[in-house]
Amino acid sequence: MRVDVVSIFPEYLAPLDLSLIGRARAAGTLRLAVHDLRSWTHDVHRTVDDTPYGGGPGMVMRPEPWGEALDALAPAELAPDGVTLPRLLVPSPAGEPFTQAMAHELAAESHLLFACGRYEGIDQRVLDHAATRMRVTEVSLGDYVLFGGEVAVLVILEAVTRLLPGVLGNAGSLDEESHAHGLLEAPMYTKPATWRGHEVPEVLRSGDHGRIARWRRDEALTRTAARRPDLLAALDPASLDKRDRAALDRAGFPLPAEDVAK
Ligand code: JAH
Repeated sequence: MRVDVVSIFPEYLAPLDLSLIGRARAAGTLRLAVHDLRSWTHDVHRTVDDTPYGGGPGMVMRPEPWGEALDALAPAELAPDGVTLPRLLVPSPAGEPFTQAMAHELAAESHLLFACGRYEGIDQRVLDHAATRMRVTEVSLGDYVLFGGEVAVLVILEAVTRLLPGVLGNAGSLDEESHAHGLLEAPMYTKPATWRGHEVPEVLRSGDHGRIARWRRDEALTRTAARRPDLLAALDPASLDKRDRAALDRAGFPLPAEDVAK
């Protein structure tokens, strides 16, 4: 996968040289380039911002450097159909929520282009114009405001890179993890069996794989009910068996109605 990132703080993306992302880059699985937006400015001060039309606090990123950056990294003439152009991702508190499902979708793309805004954001016409020739997605990590999109790009690229073929050693761990089944995961333990007076639950040391699976499922349901009732509410009620319903009942969670149509 090819990834381009445009930012006025390219040093912010330095962690992408490290750890498993760095290894994916070294292996050629991830071809990543970080670009300084100011290289597409032409004035002596290399200005990237200006005051907002309509008034209000803060500054807005000028469209001209962004237009040149996107022209250079996603040349329209190479793909008049738009299909082979990169997918443009713009982190923003006003974007659509980033989820594990979106991470899978992005991992299937051949080319991602990230535009990191700063200040109050990028002039909207940059996105509107880009959308006339490529797919543009404004994406949010959650309901909070950062100084800019750079850290969001680190998060998104970490979530996406670990899904690329050959990056994770054990592919099995991908479909057992949190969010793969719409539930939070059960707690995990390792040795020693007793640590500072805290015991590993007996069932996990029983060797009874049926009981262990049931216990983990109950823990996943109980945790999800307590911490993320929104995830439980989004589950297909048909995916809950009798024992799931009993676990949720014990957790005091209002049970979704059985699907009477089926
Ligand atoms: C802030 C440009 N949802 C996380 C997130 C993503 C981006 C930004 N803030 C929060 C942001 C200022 C300028 C982007």
